[in-house]
Amino acid sequence: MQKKKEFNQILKDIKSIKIQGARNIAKKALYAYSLIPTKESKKKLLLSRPTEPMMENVLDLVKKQSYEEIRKHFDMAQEKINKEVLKLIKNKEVIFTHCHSTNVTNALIYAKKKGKNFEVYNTETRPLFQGRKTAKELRKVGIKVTMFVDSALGVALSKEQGTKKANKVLLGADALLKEGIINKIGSEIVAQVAKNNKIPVYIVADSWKFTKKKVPREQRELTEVWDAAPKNIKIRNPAFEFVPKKYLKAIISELGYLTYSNFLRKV
Ligand code: RUB
Repeated sequence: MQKKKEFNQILKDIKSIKIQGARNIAKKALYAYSLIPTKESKKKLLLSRPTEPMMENVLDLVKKQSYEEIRKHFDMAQEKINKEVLKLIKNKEVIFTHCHSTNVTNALIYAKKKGKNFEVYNTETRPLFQGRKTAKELRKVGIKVTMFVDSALGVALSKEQGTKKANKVLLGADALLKEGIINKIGSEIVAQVAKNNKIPVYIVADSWKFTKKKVPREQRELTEVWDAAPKNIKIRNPAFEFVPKKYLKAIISELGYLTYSNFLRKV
């Protein structure tokens, strides 16, 4: 009974975004599955956030590897990513990011701790404001952070109205596909505006987010956008979007710093 209660709580926390981001979701789903390792619980977990191939990959791996081996991968991959991002960031740079990605924030925190002096611009990420989580985590370790509303991303990236020009965009990913990546809604516009301003866009993501399967794009509750909206107003709340590989300068994963085509060859 205790295990069932814990499993259901994790499921609830994943659905409500209390546990968010591909990596945290995959880690927690693995733990939840270890409590009740049945086909049904796997199905429930996979349905809780449909745009998460890392969760599916990890739950599939249970057949071949021990829980301990799988768990170790998350930290090993993050350590390699951290070292690559450290090489990428130069002193005095402005790094732009969107939403909250642990692969991105952990790497930025590592770079700061290793003495890199840079600042971060980020977007609040409506409707659930994951950008605030990013801003708080980075500020806590002394990184200078400036947060913008999502619709100000053009200003944030392009040296207008007193902002500096961002030097690099670092985005996380939920899914790595043959044609590009899927990440939080807004990511494609970020990549387009960055390209127009000649700012390189890097994906910072564990290679276990790669899948050959078709990935559904999660549509979330409409009340997240407008609680008690008038009934005759139609609302859509897409959580994720596709970013074509043509916008990406490189991907940083535990396989190293690679162009997207080279990453696809290696993965
Ligand atoms: C989070 C999001 C993150 C990726 C990568 O969306 O889009 O950029 O999941 O995160 P949500 P990580 O808040 O809806 O889950 O690097 O932590 O795997």
